[in-house]
Amino acid sequence: MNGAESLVRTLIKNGVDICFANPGTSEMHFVAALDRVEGMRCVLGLFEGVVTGAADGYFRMKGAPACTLLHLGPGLANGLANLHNAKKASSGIVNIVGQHALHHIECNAPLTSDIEGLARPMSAWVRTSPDSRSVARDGAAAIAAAQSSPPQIATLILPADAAWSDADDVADVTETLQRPDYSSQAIESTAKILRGSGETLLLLAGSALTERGLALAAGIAGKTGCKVMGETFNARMARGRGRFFVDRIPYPVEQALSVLKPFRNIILVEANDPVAFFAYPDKPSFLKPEGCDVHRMTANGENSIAALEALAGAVGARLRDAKPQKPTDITWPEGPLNHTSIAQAIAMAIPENAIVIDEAITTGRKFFPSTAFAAPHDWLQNMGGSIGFSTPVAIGAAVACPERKVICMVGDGSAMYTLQSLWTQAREGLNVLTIVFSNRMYQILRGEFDGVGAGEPGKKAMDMLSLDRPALDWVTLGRGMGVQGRAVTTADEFNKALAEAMAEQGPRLIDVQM
Ligand SMILES: Cc1ncc(C[n+]2csc(CCOP(=O)(O)OP(=O)(O)O)c2C)c(N)n1
Repeated sequence: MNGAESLVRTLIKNGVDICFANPGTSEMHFVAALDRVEGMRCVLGLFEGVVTGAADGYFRMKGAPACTLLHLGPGLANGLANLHNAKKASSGIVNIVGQHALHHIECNAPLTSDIEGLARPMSAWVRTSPDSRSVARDGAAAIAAAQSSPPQIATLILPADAAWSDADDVADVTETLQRPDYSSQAIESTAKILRGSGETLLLLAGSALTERGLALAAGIAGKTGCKVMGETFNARMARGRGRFFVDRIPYPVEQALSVLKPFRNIILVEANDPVAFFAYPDKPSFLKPEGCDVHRMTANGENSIAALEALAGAVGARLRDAKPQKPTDITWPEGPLNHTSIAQAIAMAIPENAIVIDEAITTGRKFFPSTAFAAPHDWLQNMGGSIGFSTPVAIGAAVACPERKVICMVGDGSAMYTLQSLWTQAREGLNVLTIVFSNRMYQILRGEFDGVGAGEPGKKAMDMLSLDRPALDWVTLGRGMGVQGRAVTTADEFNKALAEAMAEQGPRLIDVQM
């Protein structure tokens, strides 16, 4: 057994049995070990942003880390943007990054780079294995780091000679994963605030947005009269019929300020003190109103479900105290395609237990309320703001949950960053429907241009915001990577294309031409 094989065996033994990969020469012994050892599913991505985004999606749905295989510094660097998104989503990932054999590093060969330096900003744990007999132990330490609470990104750098030289054993992860408890004092002070006067907002994030967390929050809200919301972007939120619908803090600063204005207290349940996505001249960065106090009930990674149960006990709330919510009446839309009709069609089409990935940017601004009472589903968003997140995350979600339909909703600008995802979806036969919103613009930036006070865009500026010259042909792009698609220009065509795609297995694409 060599070092690479000891690592593959260690990963599998400790439950890491999916590898999203894009290898090179220095990783060939790891690749060879995949043939010798049973039990690791390997998924090739044709760009490293696809590989790292897929690992993020896998973690969000499975709650357990996958590993990635990346080629030296440049391979890792290509994957960093989606590692940034994964880090912000608190996804656990084990990156295996190849390195030159240690004696070759001093030769300054073309691919030599500071891999640890590249890894550190996006990784909570970084280690270069010094020799082949350390690899298994280092692999186990990387898994433990990825599985900690909150979960983390761990990057293990594997020099080629550590991979090809002899090793003697596999290693076990000895630490057990346990969410740290919550602070009883925080529960007591939260209960006191909820019993007092003044409008209070319970702001939920992380594990509080599971079906159970939402149900507990609904009971607490019913009993105490507090309001419950989610952050603007959430890693995963349980939604749909039968679940407590919570709205999110809006993205535009004025709207966020107005939504938060009534509150005297904001209670953070794994959430952050609400802030604007960007700074704008003459607008605040913190969104809470003046005189509003912000209190932390649980931190990211703490046991918010147990904390919400304790809070419900403290205020005497039961699940049946939840106030009924009136479902919105939605029907299949007719006529032209616009943001409202698109939202209606999607709300009608979401099948039971779907996984919805939302990178619809401006087209998606009306999706959230309309889909509140669609069939039960999970809703995943980009936590790090680096676009090109959704199509790879769809891969990871579909690999984690092969029995569920994955619906990836993406703006045409965002979809171009990681369009190679379609090839992996076709190769693996993944049950992903990609809906591309072709407005042929970086539409959001048109609004941001005004927002930051840059004035009116001239011809050169407009050229930096428009995608119409030449127009992208998504059906052809998809077909070229093995994914069948259909372009739609009316609500009726969109309804039919959605119904057809939901009835089929395997990857499909709908190009919504707006
Ligand atoms: C990696 C990265 N590069 C650039 C941006 C800036 N950016 C934010 S949104 C956006 C355009 C999104 O366009 P599209 O997906 O078509 O959605 P639309 O705005 O048209 O609704 C860009 C370029 C970013 N957020 N991340």
